[in-house]
Amino acid sequence: MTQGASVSTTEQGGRVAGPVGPLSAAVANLCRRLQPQVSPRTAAGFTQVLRRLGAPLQVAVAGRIKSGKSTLVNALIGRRVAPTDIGECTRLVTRFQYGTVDRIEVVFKDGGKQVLPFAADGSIPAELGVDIDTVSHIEAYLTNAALQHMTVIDTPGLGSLDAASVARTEHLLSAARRGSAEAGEDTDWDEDDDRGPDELDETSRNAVAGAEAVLYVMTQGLRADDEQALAAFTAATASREAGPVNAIAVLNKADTIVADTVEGADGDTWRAATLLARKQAEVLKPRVADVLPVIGLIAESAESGQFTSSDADALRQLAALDDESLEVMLLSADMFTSWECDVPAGVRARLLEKLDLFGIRCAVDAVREDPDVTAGALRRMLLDVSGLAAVRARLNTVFAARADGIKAAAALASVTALAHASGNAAERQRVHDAIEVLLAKPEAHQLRVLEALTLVASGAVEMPDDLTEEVLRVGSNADVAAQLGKSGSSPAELATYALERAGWWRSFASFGATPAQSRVAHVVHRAYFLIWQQLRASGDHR
Ligand SMILES: Nc1nc2c(ncn2[C@@H]2O[C@H](COP(=O)(O)OP(=O)(O)OP(=O)(O)O)[C@@H](O)[C@H]2O)c(=O)[nH]1
Ligand SMILES: [Mg+2]
Repeated sequence: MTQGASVSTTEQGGRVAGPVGPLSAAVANLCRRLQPQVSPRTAAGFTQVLRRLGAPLQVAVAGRIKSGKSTLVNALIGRRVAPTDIGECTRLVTRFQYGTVDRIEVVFKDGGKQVLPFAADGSIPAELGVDIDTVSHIEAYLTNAALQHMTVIDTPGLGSLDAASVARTEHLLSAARRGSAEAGEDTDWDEDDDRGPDELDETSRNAVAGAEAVLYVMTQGLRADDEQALAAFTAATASREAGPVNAIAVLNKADTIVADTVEGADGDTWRAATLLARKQAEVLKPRVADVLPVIGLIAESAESGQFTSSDADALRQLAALDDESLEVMLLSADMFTSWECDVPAGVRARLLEKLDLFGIRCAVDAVREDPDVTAGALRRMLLDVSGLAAVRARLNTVFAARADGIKAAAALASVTALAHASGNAAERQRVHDAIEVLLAKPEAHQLRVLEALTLVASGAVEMPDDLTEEVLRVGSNADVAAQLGKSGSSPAELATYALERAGWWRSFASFGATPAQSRVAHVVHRAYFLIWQQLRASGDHR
């Protein structure tokens, strides 16, 4: 298929591609088929769901206030466009999506829109010049390639004292919420019926706006309320509990970690960050796929063209200083800018803003090692130091590879919520039946597996550790050998093993499991059975 056949452009210049995979396509078909059979309002909601199914995965960058979310967003997009630090925009939700021309729009709560000029430095202006209380959020359409496969949503800090910005975040990110799929309850796509019909507009709006995946930004001190915030935040995201399927975390500002305070770090900052991140991953394990250390600030400077050849020149000058002066200067930000030296204080302040002390030290070390190092090579070295590549890779494996399942599941949840919000029992039943038919198909079973995985990972259904691991493995790998935990085995061995596990889970479902465990076990049993069928079929063809 040519690009032109599957990609069209919206009036805003946003790109609407076809569904990202077979599951999304199946849900899109379901929406289209049901549309003539439901009320006009529900049908309108389905149109939004369809639009979303065709759009790139929506990843919300969330976390505590001033944790460095916007800085990281800029690094990921490769452009310094999200305002950081100050200004009213840091209190707003901003969605960065791909467009054929750069353009910013303020979206008002009443649905109105207003185009905004970019600030002189190419970023979103820190002050909007409109009454911020009337603003719903900002849409930024950018030509940056990074956005072609992922829409990035910058959010105001959680735990901010400003209740209004928290409310704005929650409002925008809480998509049509799924009912609590708790242990003991039906794990189908049912939900509690506690919604009044007047909430439909809200629901359909959120069905479009809600995020489908979360990148959670943490800093050194993982606090109990960080964990809580993550739980609360992710529960409101994508209308399904976030879990290792659709949430990862970073330990940001890794450069500010004092290595000596971390046992086993041997005074090495990055090692200290890696150890801390590992510890945090243990605590957050059921909620996020991983915690990766990163230095957002250095990543932003290296990726967004902020690091210039004059910065490199200044670093060369600093590298030429005697050791003692340099050590004193690198003791603190104050010392660095106030110490008597030939590099103008303003230039130093700028370096500090872009790299902070740790980045400056890394760069000076690099210059000392190779006095001929170019500005470009320094920039690449800084990018390496920032750890951004690992975050990008993880986003790819965790999110992009699963975008089809994540999007399809989020869309089904929205469809269910829309039907519920209609207040019409017959309509609800029709939608429910259609979803049941879809989920019964072998190719849609992955959605049930994702659901089971999320229930187990979030602790909603308790399982012994080894079984939890197994559910995670089967649910979060795309490759059959990895799903079975038997990389390197022959297809015949894999088939035998899949059948054996299918049998085991079936008997676990029937004997020895609680009712909630049993429902999960049936799903896992069928997953193994389908894997076995698939392996056998491919064996027959040879
Ligand atoms: N040293 C260091 N500073 C950082 C890093 N990332 C961000 N910062 C600084 O932290 C401050 C806050 O960064 P922002 O990106 O605005 O943080 P935010 O989470 O978007 O803040 P709010 O939107 O106001 O909640 C800025 O001064 C950044 O320069 C980092 O990796 N290292
Ligand atoms: Mg911010």
